[in-house]
Amino acid sequence: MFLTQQQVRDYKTNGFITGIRVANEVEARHYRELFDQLEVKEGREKCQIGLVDRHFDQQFIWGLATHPQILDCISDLIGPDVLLLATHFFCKYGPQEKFVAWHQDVTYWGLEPAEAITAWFAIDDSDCGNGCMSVIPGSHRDGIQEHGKSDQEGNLLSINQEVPISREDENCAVDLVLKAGEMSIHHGTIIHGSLPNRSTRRRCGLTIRYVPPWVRQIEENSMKRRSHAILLRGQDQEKNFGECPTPFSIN
Ligand SMILES: O=C(O)CCC(=O)C(=O)O
Repeated sequence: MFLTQQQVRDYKTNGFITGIRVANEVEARHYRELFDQLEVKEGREKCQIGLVDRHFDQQFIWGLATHPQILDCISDLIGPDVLLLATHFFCKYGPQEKFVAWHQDVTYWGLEPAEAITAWFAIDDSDCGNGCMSVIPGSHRDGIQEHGKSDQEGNLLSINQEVPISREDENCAVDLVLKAGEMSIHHGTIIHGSLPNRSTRRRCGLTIRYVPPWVRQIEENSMKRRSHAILLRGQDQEKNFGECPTPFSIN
């Protein structure tokens, strides 16, 4: 058990835990440099939300997705059998009005049952100044909510989705302030989003999505993709995603 009993309880009650150190300062700098190199190659426009599932060709992303400490935490929360569903960078450059509207992750992923968990690993320091992620505690317990479209320009989400929330809920939102090398973990149905990065600092995070083996993908996700989930720990009797080979070895 890597997480404390209290953290497991907090996750169940609130739908998230945060401030978990994964990489020390030196390692965090290394990850940042590797992302910087990828950014030079791919260009800033693409880096915002266009780097999807690059664990298949970028060893450092694979290394993060299979990081033993991240997997220990995920196993503590969803059990010993863990599949990697997807990875996706959310990179906001400032100062800009790009934001992430309130939404739930699993709504448009085509999963049945709609169960998933995300580790959000901070490549850069992430705080209220540069538009860190915010969550509505406990909102995961109300199941999947109907999403509409955001009427505000600059939503980074794939199909401009947004779940309307009350002023009261918005006032309860918790900002997930992280130092580079730390992570938060959030439940697939928690309502979350992030405000624009109005600073001059970049705010980049890698989202790593995991599912237990009993989950199936019954339709394409909102990016018209089918997931090639990979077993990272434990057993997969169901083989709902077929057998996808690992692109690199597991740590
Ligand atoms: O990084 C952000 O601001 C939002 C991340 C997000 O929406 C997600 O993990 O699904």
